[in-house]
Amino acid sequence: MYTLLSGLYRYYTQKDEYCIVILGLDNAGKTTYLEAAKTKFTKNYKGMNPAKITTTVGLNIGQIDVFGIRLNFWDLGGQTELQSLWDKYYEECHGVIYVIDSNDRERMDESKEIFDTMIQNEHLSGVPLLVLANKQDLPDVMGVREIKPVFQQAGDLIGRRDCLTMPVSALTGEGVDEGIKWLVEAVKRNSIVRPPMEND
Ligand code: G3D
Ligand code: MG
Repeated sequence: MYTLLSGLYRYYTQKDEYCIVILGLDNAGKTTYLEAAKTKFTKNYKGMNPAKITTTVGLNIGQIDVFGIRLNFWDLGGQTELQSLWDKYYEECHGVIYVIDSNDRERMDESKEIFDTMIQNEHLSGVPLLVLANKQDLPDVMGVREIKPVFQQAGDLIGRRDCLTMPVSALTGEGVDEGIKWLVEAVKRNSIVRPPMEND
């Protein structure tokens, strides 16, 4: 009886788990985006005051249950010396979110360079990619129309994976749920190649 009940319990509570890495230069808004996603999709989660979000050193983790699956986020520190740690996570991740500070024209080339390095990594081939043109709430920022062609120069490397570039404001939350919804569909589609982990 116990086995039957615990079996049923497992059946109804277990969720497929997918891991998502959040990458981009330091100050792009990765941690703010993760907070915004947690706030949108977690009941009673009020979110951190953006003023309290400090530079991520190492790894910041977050989890949301959404559309019947669980997403585990790895928000990795973006400083140069931490970028070398990123590829340790590539093999195990099911999706990538790449965050761009649309207000920082000066570092756009730097961001593109690390994007190109990331996209060339063999362990990420075929993995769905969500590119976020963040900070769209600020005036005179680069729009998706301007940013997309820059990042699509790596078109061959992006290859046949699912890829979406979208405008977002992590600070106001604008566009956050659309991005997560898209990512959920994309990682589910890719689950034949990268199956989810099962949790209890
Ligand atoms: P990171 O995790 O990529 O390093 P953070 O970046 O999330 O720590 O954000 C870096 C700074 O950008 C923070 O400002 C944060 O409030 C701001 N920011 C993040 N997303 C947005 C956005 O969508 N719009 C605006 N206007 N600002 C954003 P501070 O001043 O705390 O350094
Ligand atoms: Mg951070």
